[in-house]
Amino acid sequence: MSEAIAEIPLRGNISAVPAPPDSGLKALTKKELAADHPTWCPGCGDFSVLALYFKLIEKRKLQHDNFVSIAGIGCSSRFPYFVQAHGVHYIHGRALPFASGISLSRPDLHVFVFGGDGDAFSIGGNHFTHTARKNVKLTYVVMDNWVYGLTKKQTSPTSPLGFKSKTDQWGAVDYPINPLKQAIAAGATFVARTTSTNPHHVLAMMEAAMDHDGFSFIECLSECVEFYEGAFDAANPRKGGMFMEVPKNHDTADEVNAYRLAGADFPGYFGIFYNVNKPTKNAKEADINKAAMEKVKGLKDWQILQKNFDRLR
Ligand SMILES: Cc1ncc(C[n+]2csc(CCOP(=O)(O)OP(=O)(O)O)c2C)c(N)n1
Ligand code: SF4
Ligand SMILES: [Mg+2]
Repeated sequence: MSEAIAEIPLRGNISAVPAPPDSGLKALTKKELAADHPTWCPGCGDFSVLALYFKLIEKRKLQHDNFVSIAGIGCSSRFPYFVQAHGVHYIHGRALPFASGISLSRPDLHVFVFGGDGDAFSIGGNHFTHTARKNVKLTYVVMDNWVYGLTKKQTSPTSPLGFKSKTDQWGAVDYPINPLKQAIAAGATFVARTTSTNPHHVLAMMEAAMDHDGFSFIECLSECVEFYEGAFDAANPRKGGMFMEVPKNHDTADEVNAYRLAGADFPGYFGIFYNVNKPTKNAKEADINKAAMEKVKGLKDWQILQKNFDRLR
């Protein structure tokens, strides 16, 4: 085994531990984190999610080399452009597999993925299911606005029945998906819901998700003021709506009850629906890698190759 290979960190300790308050590390300021001026429409809910992401990084004293922000395509997916840090604006619906690769190869990083309802549940629907069931350690925040914003108002998988759009001029006829139920059923180990109009709650959900050792999913309602104005008024007390938290006595390990709560009529509940610990893909692969490395311990690269050739004979 060459030294270069031996130095690749093993994937055992997959919990990227945030800098403790007394670590001496300086919290990054918003100035050090903000990149390009966001190009979202004034009033777009996504601004709030970005501001709270900055707050999270500042509060947890993450440094530029501790975290990465990844997204697919959409208004919401423009997210990494606006963060002055390592990030990727990837292919539509494909942010999760890209992020999984980063998470598996760099267990020391906090991997955050952002995107929209179209990106997550339409074109990226399969990846959502499979990343959840594999329990890859990363945090996925879906800014759900019930519409395709970037492409100017098409029906999305979360648009409610009757929603009039360019693809459903007479009103949507297809039943919307329920992101929370979908995540729970797929095997996500942390499932939460929040809304961009409640900053404290968004931050609390992001912190809890980031601390979860596994696939953590947050549905964050984020209004598209341009193409679906008022969609979430019923969830906003400032607009006469109701913000109801997941009942305090809800057992977040109770999958059936989490599913039941997720099925509540809009505006439904906000908070953590489901939170369980299960071995991650990261940890399982770490074990496999460790065992494989053990077998070739002390051998030079050419000797490992020779062993492989011998086996093929
Ligand atoms: C392969 C591919 N198909 C279609 C598109 C066009 N497209 C770009 S963004 C988008 C939908 C975005 O909707 P959503 O994920 O909800 O993000 P939002 O803009 O609402 O934040 C579509 C269909 C594309 N860029 N690439
Ligand atoms: S079109 Fe909608 S989602 Fe896109 S930036 Fe404007 S308000 Fe936000
Ligand atoms: Mg959308």
